[in-house]
Amino acid sequence: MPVPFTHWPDEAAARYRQKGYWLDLPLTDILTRHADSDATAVIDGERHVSYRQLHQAADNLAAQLQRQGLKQGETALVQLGNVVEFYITLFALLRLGVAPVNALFSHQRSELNAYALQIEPAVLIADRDHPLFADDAFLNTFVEEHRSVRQVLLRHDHGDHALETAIAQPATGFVATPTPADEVAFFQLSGGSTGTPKLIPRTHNDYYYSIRRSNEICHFDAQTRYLCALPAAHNYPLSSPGALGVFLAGGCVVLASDPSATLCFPLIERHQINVTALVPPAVSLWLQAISEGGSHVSLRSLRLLQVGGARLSATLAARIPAEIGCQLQQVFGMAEGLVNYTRLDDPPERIFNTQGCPMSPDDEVWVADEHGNPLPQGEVGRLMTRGPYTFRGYYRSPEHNAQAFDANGFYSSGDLISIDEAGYITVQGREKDQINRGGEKIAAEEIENLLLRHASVIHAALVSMEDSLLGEKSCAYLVVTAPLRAVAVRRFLREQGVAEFKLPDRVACVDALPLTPVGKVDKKKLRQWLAERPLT
Ligand code: J2J
Repeated sequence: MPVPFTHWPDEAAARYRQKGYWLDLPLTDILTRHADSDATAVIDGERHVSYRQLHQAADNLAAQLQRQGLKQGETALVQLGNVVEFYITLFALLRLGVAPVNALFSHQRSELNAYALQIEPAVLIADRDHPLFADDAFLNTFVEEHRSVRQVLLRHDHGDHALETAIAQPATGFVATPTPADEVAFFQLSGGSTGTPKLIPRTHNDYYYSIRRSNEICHFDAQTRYLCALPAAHNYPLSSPGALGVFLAGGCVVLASDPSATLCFPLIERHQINVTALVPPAVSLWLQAISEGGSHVSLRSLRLLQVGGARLSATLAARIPAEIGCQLQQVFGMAEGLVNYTRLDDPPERIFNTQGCPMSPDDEVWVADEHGNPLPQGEVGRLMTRGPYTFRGYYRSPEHNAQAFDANGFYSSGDLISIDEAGYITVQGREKDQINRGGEKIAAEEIENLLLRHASVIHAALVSMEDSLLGEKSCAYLVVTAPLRAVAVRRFLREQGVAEFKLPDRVACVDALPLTPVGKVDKKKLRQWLAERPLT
């Protein structure tokens, strides 16, 4: 039984095939096409892994999982950081036709449980290096609570669960069983704006097209040497064109565990990196490191710096070619699908001032007013989109889908944008109840629900506040029965098992939350309060 999801209408699917967007190839083709190549696919610390080795490792793991009874149509929960095992596992599961959710390494108990409840995974693949799996306490509760889990594999485990042992077992007679190309290959994570983190089903056909088209636009080829310093599981460094784009082109991915200048600059020089992807705060830190002049490392090999995930100011943008000495590409994308790029031959003004234009000629993007009607060109409104690689529905979320899509299948991303006469998009703001903390997305409702579990909290509202480095940080406004200090609030949330980046940067206790005329919390007013009286 394939994983259920909202299909594209037959007419659209036929058109996407006819135009050559959907090739009916599994995503595993990205790797199998290079199975005989001894070129280096991944560098992870001192480990250099060739395409042949990567392919063999994925097959070994797939065979081992298959021997243990994992079947096509099942699902997996995976939490691995920026290590080569992340790609081995991804390809192994795709080869088996098992659809993974790739949780971020920063995720904790709360997120893993929420994903497991939704997909009921047959297998958990995680890492002993993650604090949650340092001992067996969480693991035991997890398999107890999620009875669907039949197998557990752990990186850096010294016992029966060792992922490395499964990868090392030779795969004799293994026959791959990927899901059909128009079925779900894996789930992407939504930045979210609701109480439970939503999952995005991505098919082989749609994802493969987005990677192929990204490669064309970004000119990735066998000479590409890509530094992956953002979380490997995130849609951006995975597919825009990201590591999968590099593999498709036959280039080399170098892994870094974080985007700091101290870690990345020496890697760029040592491995002659020519392209990487960052979020705006990392750009600021790189520029600072360069201007402080402490680093004598050469970044001369770097030709292209992609920046996306959050708003990049035109001032910061212009400093990139001037001070880093490479070309900038703005990327405005979303795990739900649509990706916009500035083109490599665009004039500097366009690259500095816009977030690019859609990558596919068949991306349909328009701007709606608050009633869902189209606005004249140039005006600011809601981004509406559908196309050959934009999903048609969150996994098992009919109520939320009814709000997120219009009657014609256009997805409303919650971004406020304008489109200029050349079709280039500028992100002007956001309508969704989300905080974009330097590219890391926080769904306000998810944190508010957790805050309301605290015995002293009567009302809670999480809002964004401006931050010079991160762009935005989060502030929790609370109505309480007894005084609560910020440290206590953060400790409480940590105990609820939520990712560290979601903890409020500020906490303010107030007598009452301002309400709109219809009785909803007036977050605009709260953000105004913050702007007028910044909390220190
Ligand atoms: C302003 N806001 C942006 C940008 C994303 C490529 C690049 C990024 C993502 C990503 C991605 C922005 N300027 N340049 O998946 O493939 C905000 C918008 C958007 C949301 C999506 C990719 N680039 N954003 O960031 O799913 O609000 O994907 O709707 O994490 O990030 O977040 P996410």
